[in-house]
Parts: sequence; C-alpha cells; structure tokens
Amino acid sequence: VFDEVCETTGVTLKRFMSEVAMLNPDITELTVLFGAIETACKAISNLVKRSQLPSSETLGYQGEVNVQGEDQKKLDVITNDLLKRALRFTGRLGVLASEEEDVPVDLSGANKGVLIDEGERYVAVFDPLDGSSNVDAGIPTGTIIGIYEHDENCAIDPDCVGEDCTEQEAQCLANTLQPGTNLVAAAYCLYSSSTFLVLTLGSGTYGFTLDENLGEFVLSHPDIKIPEESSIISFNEANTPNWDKPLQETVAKWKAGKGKSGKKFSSRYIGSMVGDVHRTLLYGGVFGYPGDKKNPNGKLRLLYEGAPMSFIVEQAGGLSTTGKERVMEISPEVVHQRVPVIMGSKNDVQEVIDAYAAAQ
Ligand code: P6P
Repeated sequence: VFDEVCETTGVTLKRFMSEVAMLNPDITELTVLFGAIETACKAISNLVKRSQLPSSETLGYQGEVNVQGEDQKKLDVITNDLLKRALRFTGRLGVLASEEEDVPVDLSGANKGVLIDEGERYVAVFDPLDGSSNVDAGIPTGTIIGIYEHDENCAIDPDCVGEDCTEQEAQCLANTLQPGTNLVAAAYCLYSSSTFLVLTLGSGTYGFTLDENLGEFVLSHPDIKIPEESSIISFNEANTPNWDKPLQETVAKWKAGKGKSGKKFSSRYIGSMVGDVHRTLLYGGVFGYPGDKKNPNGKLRLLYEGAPMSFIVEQAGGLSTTGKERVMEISPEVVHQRVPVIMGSKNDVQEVIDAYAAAQ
C-alpha cells in the first residue's frame, strides 16, 4: 500500500492520508484524526517558536502543579487544550488521556445513554509538549500521540444511578489502559531546526517535514529504517551507578569498543525524548531511560511516551525493551504508569536483552 503512495517524496501529508484511505477504506476514520493532529502540530510549532518573545503570552509558569508533581508551564496547558480541542472536533474520539490530565477525559459528552457509536471509535493518548522544561533554552521539544480502537460496548446506561454510573464511566475511561500492541497508529511532532511529523499506521514509519512556505507537511523520509547497528548511546549517564548490572556492563563494553560489533560508541543526549528518538531513528543508536535503584520503573510514562514511541521504532525495524520484556506488551494498570525504556538499533538493543537474559 505505502510503496504506491511513496514513489515520490514531496507528497503532502493530506495527499498521503487520502491515498492511504482510498487503498484502505477501513482506516478512513483513522486518517481523519491525522488531519487534526497535523493542524495541532503546526499550531504548537508556532507557539513554541514564538514562546520566547517578550510579547509572548505563553512565557513562564501556569502556577499549577500537574499530576506528575511537575510545575505546569503555560505552554503545557495551552498545548494540551489545543490538542484536546483539535481531536475532539473530529467527532471520532470516545475518550482521551494526557500527561497534563489527572484522569482520562470522556469526549462522548459524558451524558448518560451516550453510546460510543462507531463515529467515536478511537481513544487518543498523548503528551502534548514533552520536554517542555527545555523550551526556554531553545532545546527541541515534541508532541507524542498514540491512537487505540475504543471498546464500542462501552456505554453509560441512561437509567444508571450513583455508584452504578461511576462504575460504567470508569469502565469507559479504562479504555485508555491498553497495551502498545493494541495501538492502531502513533505519531510524534518534533519542534527543532525543522518541524517534523513522524507516524506509523502499522505498516512502516513515515517522516514528514513542515514546509513553512507551503504551510504543508511534505513526505521527506518515506519508510524509515533504523540502522541495525550503531555507535551512539543516548542515556542520562549521571544515573549509570544506579542502573541494573546487565545494562551497566553492556554500555561499558560499547564505550570501550568491546561490544558485539567492536565499534567504539560515542554519546549523544538532548534530554528531550522526541529529539533523542528522532536522531536514533535516522542515525541509529540506543536511547534509553532505564529503571534504577531509586526509580525501578525509570522516568518515562508507558501509555503516552513509551508505547507510542516503541511502536514507531519497531515499525522502523528497531527494538524497544525494558531489558526484561517488550515495552509494547505491557498492559498499563494506571494512566501515568512509568516504564523502563531501552530502544533503537535492533542488534544493539538485542545485546542488552541477551545481557539481561544471561543474568537471570
Ligand atoms: P532527565 C523530559 O522532561 C523527559 O520527560 C523526556 O523528554 C526526556 O527523555 C527525559 O525526561 C529526560 O530526563 O532526567 O535526563 O532530565
């Protein structure tokens, strides 16, 4: 399917999606969502680029603390509202979860008796502005989005009363707690030297670059394939002493040129997941935020960071593991659950997996 669409780069995202929908009618609804995602990414790119101007309304802190216990920047709140609105007005979403929302948001109007009709068949999970603490220093930031099918049996009984309703609403909202293997699409927008939108619909990973003269995302990286092996590690190495031994030993070998490939690794770490993963996809490498003694599940969130990014990396031929299991196979118990993540070039990540297995 995608090869036919990708015989020429320069195809706009809109044309890419309409041709994919023509060739795959069953995902037409899904392509509608990408119209909203594209618009939101352009708007957020603009906000980020202008955020440091003295006249900007988006400078500084909101004065609130989010469920993560992080000071919310005005930009966190604005980008979250922008993305929620854009997705809501597609009429295709039943429920969404966001890093900036304490609990999932029911978009079916939360009215009793509202069946999740086939129009509202999707669930969106997202981090509206990952790495936002970097914005003031002009360091790359990004938006991460995952799309699941909604359980259409989820409905709120018109005659429900009290506890019963809460129970049913909870069931509907629990539809966000799906493993990465249920993802039907994932995307990230990277706000950096260029604005990129990288996506997968489950048949490969495709990269688009915003042509600001046209105001359109154009296909610039058709069918991205991550190099199978690399010589770049991308971790916050201040945490090395607390890592699991298998990872400590593997990374030490890579640094000494004594790993499987014999290559001597260098280190590249932006401290902004979307930028680090994008470079890893294009240049190869191993990006990670592993668990450690202090935080056994690391720092990144499974639902709207680990799983969608793992889907994109796997669809580009890479691997994504906690060290002990595939990130995409983990079913979240709570919305903001953390997960250890080691992802990137297949052969290198496999070396970490083997080191963990040998240590069992
Ligand atoms: P540290 C940004 O705050 C973020 O959530 C990810 O984008 C990034 O990979 C990670 O945290 C960086 O964390 O502890 O290295 O600053």
